[in-house]
Amino acid sequence: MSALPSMSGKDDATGLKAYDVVVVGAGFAGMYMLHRLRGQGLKARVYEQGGDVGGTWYWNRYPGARCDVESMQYSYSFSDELQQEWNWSERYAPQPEILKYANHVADRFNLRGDIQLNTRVDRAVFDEDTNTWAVATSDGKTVTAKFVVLATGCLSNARVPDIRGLKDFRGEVYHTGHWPHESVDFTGLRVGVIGTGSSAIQSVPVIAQQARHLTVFQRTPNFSIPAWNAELTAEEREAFRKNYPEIRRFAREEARNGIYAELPDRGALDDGDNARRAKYEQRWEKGGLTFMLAYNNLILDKAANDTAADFVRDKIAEIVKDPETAKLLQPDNHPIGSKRICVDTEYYATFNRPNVTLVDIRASGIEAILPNAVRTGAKDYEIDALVLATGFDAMTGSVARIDIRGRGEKTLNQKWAEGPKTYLGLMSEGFPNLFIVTGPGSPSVLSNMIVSIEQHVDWITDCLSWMRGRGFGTMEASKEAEDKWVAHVNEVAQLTLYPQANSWYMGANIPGKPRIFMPYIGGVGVYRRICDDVAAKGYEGFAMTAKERAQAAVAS
Ligand code: NA7
Repeated sequence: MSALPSMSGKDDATGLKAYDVVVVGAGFAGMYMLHRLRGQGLKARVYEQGGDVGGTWYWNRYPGARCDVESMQYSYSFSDELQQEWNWSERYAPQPEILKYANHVADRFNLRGDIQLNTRVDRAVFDEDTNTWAVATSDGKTVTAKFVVLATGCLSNARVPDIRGLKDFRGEVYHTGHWPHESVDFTGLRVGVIGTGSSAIQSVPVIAQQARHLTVFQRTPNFSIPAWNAELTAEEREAFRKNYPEIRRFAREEARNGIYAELPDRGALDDGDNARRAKYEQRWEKGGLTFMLAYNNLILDKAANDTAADFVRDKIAEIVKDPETAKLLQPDNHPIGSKRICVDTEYYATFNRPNVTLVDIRASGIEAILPNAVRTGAKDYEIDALVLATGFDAMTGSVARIDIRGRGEKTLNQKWAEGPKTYLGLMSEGFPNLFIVTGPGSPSVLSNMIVSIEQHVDWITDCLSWMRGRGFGTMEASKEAEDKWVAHVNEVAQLTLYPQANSWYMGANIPGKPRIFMPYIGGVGVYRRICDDVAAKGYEGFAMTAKERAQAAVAS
């Protein structure tokens, strides 16, 4: 431990509490990071702005909130005991159960002692003389750390749109990504929901069962595939548990999206109409995100994509009785899958209920919120409560809220003003010893997040251990490696249909945000091999500085 002595949380020469590593966020990424750091004998401090662990599952408590990856797969794999003992109740566990799991992990691995809740990291400044970060938190304290890990999550910065009159609304206003902890009862109320992304698609069917009337304001329709959620039987759980070694291996190494599933062996246009329709039916009946795995070229070839999009549009027309409403619900301005596909329970059928109205605001937008109504170009819709299902400043939003200053006091926001720039999504040049978990430039939100989180955390942990073993104290992405990676991420994205949609992957949902395709499309297996290869070549593309050398430079 010569180059990276464990500080044990003691004061350093400046009188500040000193840690080896500060981790920002106690969601699934932050918790696993802490567990691995402790395993290395490193002293870490985790700061979490929420009142408990769980990250996105702590905040997103809206009715109907569930993960869109099956729970037997959206769960940690690092501990076989954990995956053998935890009993998921449903195919797609509801948010309270995922949060319970997060809490179980915190307790089972005794993590809480090093997690400080209700504390936001406001500022992190790199000191080039000492090669340490000074981290200032919302409780007015500053600590130092050799390394900082941003485990801030990709969808944690809820976005409230700038709509005229919103603050004058007389009823309650809720954001799906910031839902109250106490239960919300819409019984007898006229409710308005703005947005038709995944959060709305999950919550609308549940709110419709409670509300006197529900009005859904839709700017862009989305493709949604049924979840066919159901209770998991003991046999189903057992089948997973028995086969976990292969399921987890496949998810990590072979699946592009980190999900164990049957992979396609041909393109959509290789089949005739009947065979293709049968294939889509089969995938529809299976349900969920893997619908897009019906064929291997759906996200590459527009003509192939059209066949899948047409199939789902036909399904919508079959389910929704009123033809005009069905037409409005049929997405027509982006290829299927180029925005994250939604997974629902009775979403389209909800529009057959007499107490549900769909309002198309594509042309006019929402003009204003009145004290008791939503005003569109055509009409005022009276409501008693308003739900904003308007999404997040995704991938970069929660990082941007922290004043991060690297070499020469340059802020990360300045560096990323024209779009995030990272090497492998893990580090950004000019910001030594600052790691990002599932950051832009990595598969991240295109994958089963827990697979990507574990891969990043393991890579970072191995890297720290490697540095320690060789006496390195500082690590930084080189400009050349970063430029090449940014170009590669962009080049791969351009080979696909993804950039054709105005998605949050592109930053297109935030006015003024640069339109750059942020996640890496190469797939988790390919990406993992690239990262492993970089490590095997002595962390190629990263500059390492020995602690002694860095100190000597300071002294001279
Ligand atoms: P999304 O997918 O970003 O959806 C947000 C929705 O809100 C989308 O339909 C937007 O329409 C709509 N929106 C946003 N601002 C406005 C305004 N000002 N007026 C009207 N409509 C608006 O967020 P979600 O929370 O649903 O899902 C995020 C991810 O969480 C999801 O992909 C899963 O991975 C889990 P637009 O499409 O911009 O026209």
